[in-house]
Amino acid sequence: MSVRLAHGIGDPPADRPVAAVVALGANLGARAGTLAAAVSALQRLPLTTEVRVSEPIETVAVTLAGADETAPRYLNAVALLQTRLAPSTLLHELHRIEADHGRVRRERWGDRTLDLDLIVYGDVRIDDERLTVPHPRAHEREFVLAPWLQIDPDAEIPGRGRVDALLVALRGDGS
Ligand code: A4P
Ligand code: MG
Repeated sequence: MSVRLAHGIGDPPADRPVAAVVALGANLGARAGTLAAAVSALQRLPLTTEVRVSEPIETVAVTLAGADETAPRYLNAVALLQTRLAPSTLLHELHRIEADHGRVRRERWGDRTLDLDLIVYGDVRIDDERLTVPHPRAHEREFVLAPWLQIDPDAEIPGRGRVDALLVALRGDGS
């Protein structure tokens, strides 16, 4: 069940650290360098400790028309943070880091220098015009689930189930 939470920039920090998962993606520019710089920026976030990051994986671009072999390929990675930043503040920081790396929003699912999505924030559920958590498409994105599993074999998406099972279902053959 989704809940509607009043939230905004300047929301008070959580009392204790929350496990938040951030998906990183880049398919334009110096992708590996951009991802490394984004990870450094995550490590410098206030009220945030223990940033753990997967290896980057190269993936075919998913566009509104489906998988596009002709589009620049993505490097994707997932970071697990322990943070006391409120979800709204964390999203604001993610947008700031994207902007620092030249992110321009032109079309939905379009090519980008850096995309940072908040996948889960503990077991909190938010569904409003600015933020949906868990991310509504994470459970069907192999480029999120596979790197996430590398750093947390017991990962779960609230309301969707275990990431290992979601990945098996998505791949259809358990590979
Ligand atoms: N927003 C709401 N909830 C969230 C959240 N949990 N995390 C809002 C991040 N943002 C959230 O995002 C659009 C709006 O969603 C923002 O205003 C934000 O406040 P965006 O980053 O401008 O646009 P987007 O990323 O194109 O849209 P969306 O719907 O988040 O895209 P997806 O589903 O994440 O897909 N192919 C490969 N291989 N690898 C990729 O990483 N990424 C996408 C983006 C498409 N194809 C890809 C990849
Ligand atoms: Mg995004």
